[in-house]
Amino acid sequence: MDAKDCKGLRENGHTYSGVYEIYPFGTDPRPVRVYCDMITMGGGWTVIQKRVTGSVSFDRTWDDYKNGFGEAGQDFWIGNEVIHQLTKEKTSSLYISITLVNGSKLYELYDQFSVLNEADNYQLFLAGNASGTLGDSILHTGSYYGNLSGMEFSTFDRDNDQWTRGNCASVLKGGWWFNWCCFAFLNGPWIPDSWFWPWYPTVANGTSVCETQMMIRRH
Ligand SMILES: [Ca+2]
Repeated sequence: MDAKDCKGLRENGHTYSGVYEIYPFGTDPRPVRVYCDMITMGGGWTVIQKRVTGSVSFDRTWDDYKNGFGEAGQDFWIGNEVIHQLTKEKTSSLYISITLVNGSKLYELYDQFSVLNEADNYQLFLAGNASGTLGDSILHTGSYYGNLSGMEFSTFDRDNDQWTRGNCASVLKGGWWFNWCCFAFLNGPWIPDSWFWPWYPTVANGTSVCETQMMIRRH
């Protein structure tokens, strides 16, 4: 039976983490290849972002981020259209993890994550509790410039950030929901010295990052 996401596959009895096809577009039968985490907190998580080898550039166009790039289970962006489809009911959690080169895996869980459609520039909404070992660097940051909830997506060819005199995506070399600009940025250059604040202050520079992942699950 077709499923719209990894939670649907989990409910259909799939218990192994791995690459599956999902059908997030409703009546449109386009399949999307994704990696499903069937282990973490009961499983059913759809991976929307992963960095593990650095072989795929994340400094890409609006259309690349819209449609997705990379390979499921490897370096991967699922695509903003898919993220919108999977979160538009506004009942999804977001689980972010960063594995450090010393082997420790840190995470942060956000209760509510959703992304609007392209007409709204894939505007991000986060709400509710944040909990985990990374610490929250994107929602309750205490800084007007660091809170990413309410921000629209930007790429080097589409500036939707709050920095009036520049484009965060151009300067920081990757697409993201930038404010002016941010305290956390998982799509930065894999070259460690060039990766500005992957998750400040817990992970303050790219030299300590071995892997990143973002995954979502319906409530
Ligand atoms: Ca700007």
